[in-house]
Amino acid sequence: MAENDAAGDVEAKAAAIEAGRVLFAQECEFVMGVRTEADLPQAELPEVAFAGRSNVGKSSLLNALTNRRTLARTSNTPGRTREVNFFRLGGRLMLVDLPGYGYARAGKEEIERWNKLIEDYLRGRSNLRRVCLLIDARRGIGAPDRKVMELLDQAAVVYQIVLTKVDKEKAGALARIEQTAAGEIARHGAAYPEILATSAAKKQGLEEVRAAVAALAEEASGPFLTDGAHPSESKDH
Ligand SMILES: Nc1nc2c(ncn2[C@@H]2O[C@H](COP(=O)(O)OP(=O)(O)OP(=O)(O)O)[C@@H](O)[C@H]2O)c(=O)[nH]1
Ligand SMILES: [Mg+2]
Repeated sequence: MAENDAAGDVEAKAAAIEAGRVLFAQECEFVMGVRTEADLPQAELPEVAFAGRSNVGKSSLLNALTNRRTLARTSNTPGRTREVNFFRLGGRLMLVDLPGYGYARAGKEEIERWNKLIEDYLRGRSNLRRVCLLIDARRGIGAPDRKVMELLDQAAVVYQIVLTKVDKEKAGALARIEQTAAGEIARHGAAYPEILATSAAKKQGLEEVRAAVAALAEEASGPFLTDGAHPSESKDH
């Protein structure tokens, strides 16, 4: 029996990876960049957002996932993404690149504006299916990440920890960070239990992220894809 189960798991995983590959092979187009809550577009498709500290690698991961070098703007300088950027993937799903939080060198007003925009977006988006919460594999979960986790717990928005830049960390240290992160998220109601480990630079772990996103696109064949008129009714996570 256990053998059958294991074979079933392998098959299911392969199918999920294939669904991810197919979804991300489709056209991905920039829709718009938004600087204030008032400008956020109507809930048109299910959304998956990429959140995390400034410079953690959100835009790089999006580019790697979609196999495009310059879809989302990346930079060595923290604070590159200054807007909430929407990318439509295969007409099925919206990928959302958020500005980073915790960037200390911007002006005070600008930091406040970004933080408010991120919070407004994360709290008030009824079609937000999941937040990929990116954590630098060398740093682990830090204080600013915990604030966002609390916000998402309160808003009942499911979030999944995605470690970034794993190419910069040794396997042993990486395993410890993963373990610590797993222990921490176990105490959070809205955290998805599976932690993903990625490197945009070395293209590691991308298939698993694509598979996770594709599973959400499949789940969400409800109001957004039929009439798009009742986003509040589909908040079922
Ligand atoms: N070694 C390594 N470097 C990476 C990886 N992903 C991103 N980087 C580098 O990290 C820096 C920041 O990447 P971005 O993708 O711009 O980070 P971001 O989170 O979008 O940053 P903000 O938009 O400023 O919040 C860049 O210099 C990237 O080249 C990775 O997987 N491995
Ligand atoms: Mg960015």
